[in-house]
Amino acid sequence: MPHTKNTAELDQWKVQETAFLVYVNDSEAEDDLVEAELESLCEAARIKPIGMMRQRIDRPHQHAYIGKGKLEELCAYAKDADADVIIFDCELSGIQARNISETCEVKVVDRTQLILDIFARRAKTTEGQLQVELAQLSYMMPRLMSVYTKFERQRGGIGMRGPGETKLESDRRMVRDRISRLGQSIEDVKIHRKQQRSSRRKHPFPFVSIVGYTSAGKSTLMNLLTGAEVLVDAMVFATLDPTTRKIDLPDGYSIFLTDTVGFIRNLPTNLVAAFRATLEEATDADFIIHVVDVSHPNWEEQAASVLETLDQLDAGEKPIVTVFNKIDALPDPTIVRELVAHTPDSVAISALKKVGINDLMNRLKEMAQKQLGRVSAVLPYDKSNIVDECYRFGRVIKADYEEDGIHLEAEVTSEMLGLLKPYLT
Ligand SMILES: Nc1nc2c(ncn2[C@@H]2O[C@H](COP(=O)(O)OP(=O)(O)O)[C@@H](O)[C@H]2O)c(=O)[nH]1
Ligand SMILES: [Mg+2]
Repeated sequence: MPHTKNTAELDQWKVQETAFLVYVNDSEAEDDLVEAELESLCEAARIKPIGMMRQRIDRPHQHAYIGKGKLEELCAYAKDADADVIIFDCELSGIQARNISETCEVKVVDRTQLILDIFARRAKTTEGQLQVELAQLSYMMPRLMSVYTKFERQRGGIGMRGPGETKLESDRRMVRDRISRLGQSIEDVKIHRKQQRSSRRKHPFPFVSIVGYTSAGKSTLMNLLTGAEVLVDAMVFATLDPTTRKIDLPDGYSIFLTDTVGFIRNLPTNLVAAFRATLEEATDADFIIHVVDVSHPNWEEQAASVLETLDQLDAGEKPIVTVFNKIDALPDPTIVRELVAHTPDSVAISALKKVGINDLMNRLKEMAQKQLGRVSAVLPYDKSNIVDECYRFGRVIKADYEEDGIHLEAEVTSEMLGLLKPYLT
């Protein structure tokens, strides 16, 4: 039965397009992992998968990656499902993408384009955006040729070749120029980055980023912690990332939690710089939650590569809460107990089955508490505005209005500590 699109359902997912997925990996053992990853990537790109096809390919066909017969099958399926786009879980050449798209009469996107789309959505700093544009142009450059091949073929005939080539050449030159200018801009931006960071505004609660591999369970955990619809009041905290959520922890502590762009298995090398730039802005946090899918066969390698990348982004020294997720999917859960015992600041949970969440909340509370410095101060009455700030941007334990001034005991962020310095007792 052909799928039909249910508009209400799409709205609820905040979906922008529907996709038919094509898996072409040649190892049966990895099927589940590969599918979980592509689905998570789709979710991050606001694309809803509405059908899929699997085809093991040892050697890709030049024409359309998959063989002729399979291509026809794919077109029929995609038409039935009424998909807006076909997504291939591999990198396609420009010619292959064009051939598939022409045969099926629907947009075709490969894995690299999907990832680029996610990076483009996530990149917020200038450097992130420049790096993503650079990666997009580098992806486009070799593919420009095949677009023009088609153009020439359509116009056809002797004598038309000249103008076609000229246009192609000038377009390629434009892209090349833009690429080299981007390189320069990125260098400039890097120089200013450190200054921008140090002037970060003061904030009421510790900032926390969730990092980890795609499909480790970051979104599931975030939705669980926030109850999904608790949006941070956009008016009060106008400069916050729109995906940031406020999480209330035990004993009146709170944190701001931001999801980050996920690590990706076999990230195409020409996307590495864009990935790092996009991740870097998000790791500018007071501490980090590292979600590890401990049921994944390669989880140790994955965790090590996350830590190594954080190190390279100068975030290696930040406090990290390690969350071993998906313990429900482990055949032998006792292993996790060992693991938690040997990993500082770690907890074992199942975000899906809601196991271990209290434990996690308490761990986060401890970490949030460590970010705040306990202070005692006596402030003159004309500095009562600072006390107000402590209420807004910290946790006031005691404020006694006495003859010699306001006796304050509070837990405050390091920014607030600076303001209070002259009055500390
Ligand atoms: N078995 C199991 N599956 C989980 C758990 N947490 C998340 N998942 C599943 O793993 C997949 C990826 O989760 P998601 O939160 O989108 O991962 P993200 O890419 O890190 O945001 C989804 O199918 C989730 O339902 C868990 O604790 N146990
Ligand atoms: Mg996610």
